[in-house]
Amino acid sequence: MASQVDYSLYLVTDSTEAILGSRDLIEVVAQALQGGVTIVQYRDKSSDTGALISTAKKLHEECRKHNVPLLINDRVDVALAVGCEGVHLGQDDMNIVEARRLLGDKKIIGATVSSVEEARIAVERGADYLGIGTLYATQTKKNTKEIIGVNGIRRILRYLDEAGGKSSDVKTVCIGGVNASNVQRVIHQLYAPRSPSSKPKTIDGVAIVSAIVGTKDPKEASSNLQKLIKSTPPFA
Ligand code: TZP
Ligand code: MG
Repeated sequence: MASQVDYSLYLVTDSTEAILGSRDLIEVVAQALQGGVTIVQYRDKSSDTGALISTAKKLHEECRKHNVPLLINDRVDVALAVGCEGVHLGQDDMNIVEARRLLGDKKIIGATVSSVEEARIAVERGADYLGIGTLYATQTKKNTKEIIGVNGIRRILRYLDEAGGKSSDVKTVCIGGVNASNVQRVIHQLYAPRSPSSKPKTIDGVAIVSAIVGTKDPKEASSNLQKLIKSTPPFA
């Protein structure tokens, strides 16, 4: 599973009033799946464990209809209870090595990284992909540690390329402030940013919250983003 995942349009959910409002998260995700998101992370910082499991089960059902992996933010226990495809772990969450021991080799483990050192450690511990950010300042995650910009992401990509081995195989998505107006520029700026190499690698996808969940029509927003991504090298 972990190696053949399509990360190109990575939806991260949000259940807050500011972004989801009074709409139903399951319905919003169902529409985004119809629009073409390729992977979904259920991110919910406020529900209790029972509610997280119940919502995650419903989201998993929707994702399965489209053969799209569902990952759970922060909570390995919830991912295990639901039997979904994996987790996304931040720097303050469970250690990747512990998570791997609990989840096994077939599940996907992603890690948030903001620096070369964090990327190095996440790869060493066995992350399948890195969520690199924060790209641009965003209202969605106000307490974000670091805005690293395109240059910060390029630095991490270049390190991964030069380190070789597991580092150049690890998948990458960028996150923070990506929307339909800037997605092509972002992909372009991150294309072939690494040292001259026989097989230059770039980001494998963009992770998006508000430009999908916060829109009136999540299906249309996702389908538009998908078209923009698929018409931009290296995705084109
Ligand atoms: N991690 C870094 S930025 C961010 C997360 C979860 C939120 C990104 O949200 P948006 O609305 O796509 O800018
Ligand atoms: Mg976390």
